[in-house]
Amino acid sequence: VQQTVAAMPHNATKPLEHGFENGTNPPAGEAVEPPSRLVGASTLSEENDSAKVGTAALDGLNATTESLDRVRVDSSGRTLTTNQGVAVSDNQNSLKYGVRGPVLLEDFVLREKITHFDHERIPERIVHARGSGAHGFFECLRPLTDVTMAAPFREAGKRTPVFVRFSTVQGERGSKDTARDVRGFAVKFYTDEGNWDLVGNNMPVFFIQDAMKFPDLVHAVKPEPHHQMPQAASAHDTFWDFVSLMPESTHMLMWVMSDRAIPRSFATMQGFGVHTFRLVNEQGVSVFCKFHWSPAAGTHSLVWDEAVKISGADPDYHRRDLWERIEAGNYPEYELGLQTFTEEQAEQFSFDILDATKIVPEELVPVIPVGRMVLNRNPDNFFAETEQVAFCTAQVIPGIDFSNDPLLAGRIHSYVDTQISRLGGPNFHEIPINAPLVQVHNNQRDGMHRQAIHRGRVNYEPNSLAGGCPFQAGAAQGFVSVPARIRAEEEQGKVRAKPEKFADHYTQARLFYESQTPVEQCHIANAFRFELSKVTVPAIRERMVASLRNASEDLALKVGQGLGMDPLPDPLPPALADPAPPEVTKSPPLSLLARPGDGSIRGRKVALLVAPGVRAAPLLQVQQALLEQGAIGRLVGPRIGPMPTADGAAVDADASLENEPGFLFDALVLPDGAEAVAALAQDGHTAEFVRDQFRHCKTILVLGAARELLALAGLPPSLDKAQAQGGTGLILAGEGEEQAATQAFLQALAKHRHFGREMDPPLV
Ligand code: HDD
Repeated sequence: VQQTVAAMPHNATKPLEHGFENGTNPPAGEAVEPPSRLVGASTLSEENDSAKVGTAALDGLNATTESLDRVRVDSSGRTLTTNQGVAVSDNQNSLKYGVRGPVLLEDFVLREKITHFDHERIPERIVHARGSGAHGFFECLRPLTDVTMAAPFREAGKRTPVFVRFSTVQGERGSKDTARDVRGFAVKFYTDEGNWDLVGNNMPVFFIQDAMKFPDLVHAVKPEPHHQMPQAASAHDTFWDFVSLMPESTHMLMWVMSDRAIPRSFATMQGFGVHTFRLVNEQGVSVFCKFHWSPAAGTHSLVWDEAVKISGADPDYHRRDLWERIEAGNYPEYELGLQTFTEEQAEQFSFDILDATKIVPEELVPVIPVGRMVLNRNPDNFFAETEQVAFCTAQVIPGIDFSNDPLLAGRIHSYVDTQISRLGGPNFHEIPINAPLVQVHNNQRDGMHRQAIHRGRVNYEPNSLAGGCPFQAGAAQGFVSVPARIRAEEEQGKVRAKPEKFADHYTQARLFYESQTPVEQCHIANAFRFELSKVTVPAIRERMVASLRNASEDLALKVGQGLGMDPLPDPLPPALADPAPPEVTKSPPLSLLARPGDGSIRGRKVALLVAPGVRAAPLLQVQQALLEQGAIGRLVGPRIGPMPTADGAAVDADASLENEPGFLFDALVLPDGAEAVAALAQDGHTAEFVRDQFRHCKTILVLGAARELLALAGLPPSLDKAQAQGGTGLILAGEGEEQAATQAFLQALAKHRHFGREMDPPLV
């Protein structure tokens, strides 16, 4: 292997980039399935052998990863060198004049190492600092050439490589994953007509209508400037002060107070482009478009008490979940759906499609599936890929264009601008994770960290010395903006103002709340109660409840009661006294529970408790049944390691009650075996484990003698067998009933939660 590598030029693909060889572009964005031996293979280089200069890339997984091979570094079997390639003889000791003498200034090895270390960090993102990324591909379901010429949508089956970064918004880079927050859902498509970034969120609306307010919003929600608290939380005075004075945020607040703000996994949340965009076909005809990602695994969320506890035990909960799903071959998958409508249709809507605080209800314009995205490869290096990836809303390709949404306009400026300081200059597009697959040719030159070595003396256009190259593509091949016109009746000259329909701040907030199931409505009210109870200034709480009365009296009453307000404050005077009647007053798809997905249990984590003397056989059968369906059953004991069993089967606990508490699992299996049950009863963690599983409405399978543990945990004694099997997600199995009970358990697990047993305040 070493010989082959040594014989290769450092960068074998360099001539291609300069148009040598056939002068062709790199291969069009195509991806192939990884050979089965590589599915789920670790990206750790130690575990793979590869002839490439690079960490074992999964061969041919997708074109993005292939194009990065030239910069991957794998040091296995290599000598340690300085950055100049000089071999280092001793990496332990500085160069000194005698063993007890002074360190010498000439020690360039030491100085280079320390200097590089001193500059290892780059500024974190001003928002969305905390994130996790993955590679994958987008596959087109059918040609969309009637509405768009965009490269990814040209033919059925066409695959375009993507890199996706999920994020929270408020917290810093090292903050917890399970904060109540919006999640970023940013997708970079490496298309064969250049890069297209769809920089969305897991909620289809936003807090504000105009980019002018973005710095205020972010200042208000970030930790307060005097004491830098709270981290990764919106439950504080400045946030609620701002949003209670900005009624346009009410609709978004409904989403953020719903369980959508605490997803179970990146693989179980939706994504949205938020703004209205345009699609443009070859004839130059354009339609408006909204982008929707829907997870194949269904939309599932945490409950608040669980999210809070997880943030202590595993702040990397979502990052770990994404990583493990991909390593295990349980690839997160999302369907892309489009809502398309014409300008004429849009004019008839009761709301303005340029207002990012409004959705287009699916009942008004259906969401049509057009493709799927599969995330099938973890990054090799977090910094090089996930941290350095730079998404920019300005990056569109022929076939995709903008609407006049004033929030989008500000974003088109902001993203490129922020990368220049975050990534240290204007050449961040050359960082491998950001570089397009297609060739880049222009007369932009120099700047910090320039990678390309431009040849020749021509860096201007027009020129004759280079035959006019690079030449402009012209309207037939190049990007042409849609010649959108302002209608004569809207012609007002320069103004700082908003269209009238923007002033309807409450109709869609009401629509969202009314479209939720009673359980979800209850969670929304509880979230408002929790957040506002953290606010210290009573006037802010009152203003917020006064505003909520305009959206829903029911919600305002619940929240007000929860905050001890009697009577409720008078409703805030709305900006628009008489808004247009909405087309839709209830939209069931807005409920999380309306999207069970494929009903599978892939990627779920189940705890199977064990202790010395456990009846292992039935437990291991449940573990096997879980594995067959793509779920992970982990043996959790009072301590880790092997332990004796009642039936002689081998059991080796790989997690302990202490290091993996109950709320980290989607479901629980309590074991049979009198001795094991007695041992578990001795450990106070067991009762907590069971209580959390019960409180968080998770599926619990109780085998034989373990029934005792329910009483120990303080679960109500009335939960007898008949009741238990009637849909509460608690399944009790005597000896001999285990097989049927396992089936019932798997079915109940697919339901995710059993909210029938939820109480406020909680019973246990
Ligand atoms: Fe933003 C990052 C999504 C409004 C300015 N934004 C950022 C990221 C996501 C979003 C997912 C992280 C990208 C990544 O993973 O690197 N932002 C949104 C959505 C918005 C939105 C869906 C409303 C519809 N953003 C918005 C406005 C502005 C910005 C109105 C400024 C005018 N956003 C930024 C930024 C960030 C950013 C400051 C910080 C880091 C970065 O861009 O790369 O430029």
